[in-house]
Amino acid sequence: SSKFPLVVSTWPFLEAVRAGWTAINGGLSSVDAVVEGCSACELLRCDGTVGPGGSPDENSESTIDALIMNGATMEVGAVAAMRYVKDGIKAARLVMLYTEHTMLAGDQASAFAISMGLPGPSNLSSTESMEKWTKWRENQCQPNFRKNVLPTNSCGPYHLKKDSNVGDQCLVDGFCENIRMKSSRVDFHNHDTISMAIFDKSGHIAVGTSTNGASFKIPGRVGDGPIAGSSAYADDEVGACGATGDGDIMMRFLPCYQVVESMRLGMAPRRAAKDAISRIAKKYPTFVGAVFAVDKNGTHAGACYGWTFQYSVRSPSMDDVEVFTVYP
Ligand code: SD4
Repeated sequence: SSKFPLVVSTWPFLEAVRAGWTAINGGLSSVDAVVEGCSACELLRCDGTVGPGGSPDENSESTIDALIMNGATMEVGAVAAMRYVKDGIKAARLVMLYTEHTMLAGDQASAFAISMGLPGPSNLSSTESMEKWTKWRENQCQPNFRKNVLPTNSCGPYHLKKDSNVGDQCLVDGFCENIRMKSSRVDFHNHDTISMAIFDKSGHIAVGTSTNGASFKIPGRVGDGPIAGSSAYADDEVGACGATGDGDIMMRFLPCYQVVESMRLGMAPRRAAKDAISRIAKKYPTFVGAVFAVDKNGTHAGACYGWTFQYSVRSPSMDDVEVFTVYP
C-alpha cells in the first residue's frame, strides 16, 4: 500500500529518521533500516544525549542499553549496560542474528560485540558527559537513585562514616538503611533515547531502541531500553510501539507490549497509547514518559505524561520528516 514504507521515531531526531527512510527505500530489511536509523543517532549523538557520552553514571562512566526486535519473527536481540563499545544497536543486532540468546549484559556484552567485529574497546565518555558529571558532583552531593541513604558531607562515595549518628542502622561498610531522605529523581528532559519503528513496503516491522539510560544512575543500572515490550515492541500482525521516559518506572508496566496487545484487541493507536500511559500514571503520579503507537495500517498516535512529547514520522505522502507534538 502507499502508506509504506513508514518510519516513526521518538523525538525530533530528523537525521535518524532520514537515515532509516533512505535505508528502507534502498532495499534494506526493516531490521537493517532500524539499525541504520538508530546508528545515525548514536553517531550524531542526537540531542547531545543519545549514544555514547550522553548520560554518565555515578562514576562518570557512560554505558549503552539497546534493543532490536523483528516483528515478523518476534526475534529480539539486546545489550544492557554495555561498556566500551559505542555501537549499541549493531551489538543488539549481532545478539539477535548470531546467538540463541536474547540479551547480553555488561563487560561480557562488550566482549561479545568486539569478538564479532565491532570497534572497541573505546572510551564512551565525552567532554559533555565529563562536564555534566563534574557539575553534578560539585553541586549535588546527593545520590539520585538511592533510597534511604544519607548523603555524605563530602561528595560521595555514599557510605556513611563510622562516626555518623546513624548508629546500628548502618550495615556493611556504613551503608545505611531505614533513613528516609527524599532523593531527587533524575530529570528526563534530555530526550536521551531513540526508539524507532520501521515498516517496509509490505508492512514487515522492526523496532529498535538505543540509549545511555539515566544520568547519575547507580553503575550497573539497566533501564527499559533493552527490555522488549517496554521501550519498544512490534508484531507484524498488529503494529508497533516505541517508548521514552523514566525507564525505572516504565519497565514495570511493559507499556509497549500493552500498546500492541490493546491494538490487537481492537483499540485505535491513540487510545492504546493513552491507556498504556495512564496505567503507569495511576500508580506513579510523578513519572515522566511517552509512547508512540502505530497500527498495521500505518495510523500513528502518541501519548505522554509529565512532559510534552514529540515524535517524528516519514511516510510516502510526506516531502520530508514531520514532527508531531503531543501534550499531556
Ligand atoms: C531510561 N528510558 O533508560 C530511558 C531514558 C529516556 O528520554 O528515555 N530518556 O530510563
